[in-house]
Amino acid sequence: LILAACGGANGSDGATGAGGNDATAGQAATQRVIKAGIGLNEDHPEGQGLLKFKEIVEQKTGGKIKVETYFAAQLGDDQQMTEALKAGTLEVTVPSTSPLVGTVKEFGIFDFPFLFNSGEEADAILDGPIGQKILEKLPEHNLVGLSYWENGFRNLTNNQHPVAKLEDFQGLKIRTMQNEVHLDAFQALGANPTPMAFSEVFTALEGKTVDGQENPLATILSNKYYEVQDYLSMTRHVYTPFAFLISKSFWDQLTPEEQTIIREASIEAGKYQRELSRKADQEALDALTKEGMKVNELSDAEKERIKQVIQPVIDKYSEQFGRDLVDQLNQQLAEIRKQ
Ligand code: TK8
Repeated sequence: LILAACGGANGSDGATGAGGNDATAGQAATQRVIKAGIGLNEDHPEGQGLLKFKEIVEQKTGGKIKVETYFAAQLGDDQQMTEALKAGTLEVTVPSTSPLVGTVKEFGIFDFPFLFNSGEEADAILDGPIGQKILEKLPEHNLVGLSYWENGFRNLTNNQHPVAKLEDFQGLKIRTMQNEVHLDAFQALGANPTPMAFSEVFTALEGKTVDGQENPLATILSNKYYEVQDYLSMTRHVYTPFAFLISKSFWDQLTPEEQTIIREASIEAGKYQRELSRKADQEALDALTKEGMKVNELSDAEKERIKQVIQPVIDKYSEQFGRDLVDQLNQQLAEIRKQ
């Protein structure tokens, strides 16, 4: 949104608006408003990160750029908000990279199960040449990717039984994100996966349309899934990044100085957000146990069996996303692990 400060009732006409009826007329002071929407709640690390972004941008621009925040999928789910950015009707969203594969398929490499061993490994890849190369594919879709934030390692909840071994996946109806790697991986494990927008998950769990879902602990807590799910299995089967996106049509109207402020704010807020996310991941387990969830770990041997069943899915999608890219990813991971 770009509002002329002198606009009065016709403010949305923009900087050339008719205005002229108040004291600011003639100063051509352009006030910009960034509408920013996310899927998670304000109390979630992603919500707190977005508030940090707002604080930095408003402070550094002396209030010339205002950020209006919308949480809990009020403006739609990840895919809908991303489409709104493309259309130029929303300025910022911070979706999981997984439902973005319809726009840039290469984001799918981050959906490979058991790819990262820690958040720090993910940071190194996402902030390094591979993560950046994928963000560079966004502008041709009228999107600009400014940084990666953390959704985190995903764990499985359901209301049938603890999932402690490979066979326990058999027949479980699991909601997945709208992402074919996730879908195929759960199918390979013998589960019965259903892709669904995040905003519909609680109702689907409550109404028992599905038996379970998987998300990082902070989300299981913030979205109160413990109210409708009995079992929490610590699968940590995949790490999901968030991508901080801004509408390209809005971005192109900014001055270089404004672009720098916004880019740096998204990175700085992202650092803060990643820290909060890691703290929340540790603290949420206690809280979920107190809420009565029955928590189980998986043995290394079972995780190994699960990995073997999933490997053909990773092979298949490595071809689709590009062998070179996946080789480069594995090479860089090997280097990080040597350090
Ligand atoms: C929130 C989503 C969510 C994701 C999912 O908009 O869909 O399960 O993990 O956090 O991005």
